[in-house]
Amino acid sequence: MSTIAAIGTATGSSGINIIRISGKDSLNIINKIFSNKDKLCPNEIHYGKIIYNGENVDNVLVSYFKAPNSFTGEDIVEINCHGGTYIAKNILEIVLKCGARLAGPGEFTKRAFLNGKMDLSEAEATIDLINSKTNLEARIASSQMSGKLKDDIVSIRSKMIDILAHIDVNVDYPEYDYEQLSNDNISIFLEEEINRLKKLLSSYEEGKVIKEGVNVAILGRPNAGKSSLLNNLAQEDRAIVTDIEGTTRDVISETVNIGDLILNIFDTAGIRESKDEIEKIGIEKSFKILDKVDLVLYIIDPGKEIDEEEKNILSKIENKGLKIIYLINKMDKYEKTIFDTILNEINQNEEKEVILISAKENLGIEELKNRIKQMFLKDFLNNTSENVIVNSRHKDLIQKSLDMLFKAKEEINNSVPIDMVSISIKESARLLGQIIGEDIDLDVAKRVFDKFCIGK
Ligand SMILES: Nc1nc2c(ncn2[C@@H]2O[C@H](COP(=O)(O)OP(=O)(O)OP(=O)(O)O)[C@@H](O)[C@H]2O)c(=O)[nH]1
Ligand SMILES: [Mg+2]
Repeated sequence: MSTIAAIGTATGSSGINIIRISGKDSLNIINKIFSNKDKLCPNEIHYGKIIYNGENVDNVLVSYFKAPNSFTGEDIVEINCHGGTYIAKNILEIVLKCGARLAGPGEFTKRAFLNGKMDLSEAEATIDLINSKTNLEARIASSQMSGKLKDDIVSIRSKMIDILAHIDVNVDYPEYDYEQLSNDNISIFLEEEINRLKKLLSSYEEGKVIKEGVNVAILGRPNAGKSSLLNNLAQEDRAIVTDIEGTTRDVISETVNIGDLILNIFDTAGIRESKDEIEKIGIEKSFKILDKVDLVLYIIDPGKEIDEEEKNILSKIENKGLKIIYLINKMDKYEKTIFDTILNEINQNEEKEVILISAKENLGIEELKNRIKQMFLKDFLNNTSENVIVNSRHKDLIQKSLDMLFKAKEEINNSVPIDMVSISIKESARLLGQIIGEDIDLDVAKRVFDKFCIGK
């Protein structure tokens, strides 16, 4: 296998950069260009110069990790050079001239996987960790990187393999005095495995929220304060705010972090009967956005009564079955009695989720943020010890593996011969194994590592 090299850090105006070399020629290459090559020994870091064609290129620190005790399982040399765009690229070019080839995306991690340094789910967690946007996302990636998901998958899978072995003995060596598995025994086993897989699968909804965020639409009548709320949450003047009704014409989106939760917020055109062509299109979009959101923040302006038109709008939104928080805005401006009247109106049919706020004066906004976090992070606020599926490849494989167990269960119920049932269980175990990279298709591995950046 060829020796690869890449810059492992983001180039730019930083203090240092790191050039990483992995493969059997790593030591030969550094020996050609490092002034202190004689001192190099594994797991130590040495100061010296990179010298090429008789010229001093940079003063550097060089470390050497001897195979198999390195990240990739191969000989690795790392050169810490000075920051900036020029130096690191220059040294990389010299390393390439001395015999390395430029690494592809994720190629170091791919080698670590191929050399058994990590399983595929741990490799995927590495990219998740690098791409984490919140503390919680990083925590989940980090726990997966240390093998937590792998442990669960291996444990479920090894149960399947045990039962398959038992079935094989029963079928192939009926003459042996070995406990015969009854259909009831197998059904109990299948039920347990199904429940474990179901539990993992159900964590994906929360995992997806943590990774991709919650899609939130801000809806309401013109002038209710929708854009003011967006600006408040984004902490910048993202949308134009005026006291002219119909200011926002198009959907404005912004991504905001509230603690560990990412909100993808859509501010919309105020909904009303309008003859203006442009505004009408905007209003259509306000309703359309409902197809892709998880939460609606419906803003009410206490200065206007909830008339028939607004009631119609509300029932249209409520019929979508989405989560809704009603926000009575402008609490800085109106008397409390008005809020009580509106609360009664909103809660007429059933108790709703209502918060009083002032988007302009930043009142009630913390309560709103906490409420959203409770809605979507639920268990995570108290407990993050359970495995959480965040990767759609893992989710798909768990689903397929689960389907195979359901098939096996049905076969047992229909008294299908046990060696046929074992084919379904075997397929279920095979699919599960692909999460950790067992029996993995090379195309799949390529797709996983292509998502990495170069240098990792
Ligand atoms: N007093 C007070 N005024 C507010 C508050 N929120 C918004 N406003 C004012 O209400 C007016 C309308 O605010 P916007 O945020 O533009 O309302 P909008 O819902 O986006 O309106 P459209 O885009 O026209 O649908 C502006 O004059 C804001 O300053 C609030 O909490 N208190
Ligand atoms: Mg607006």
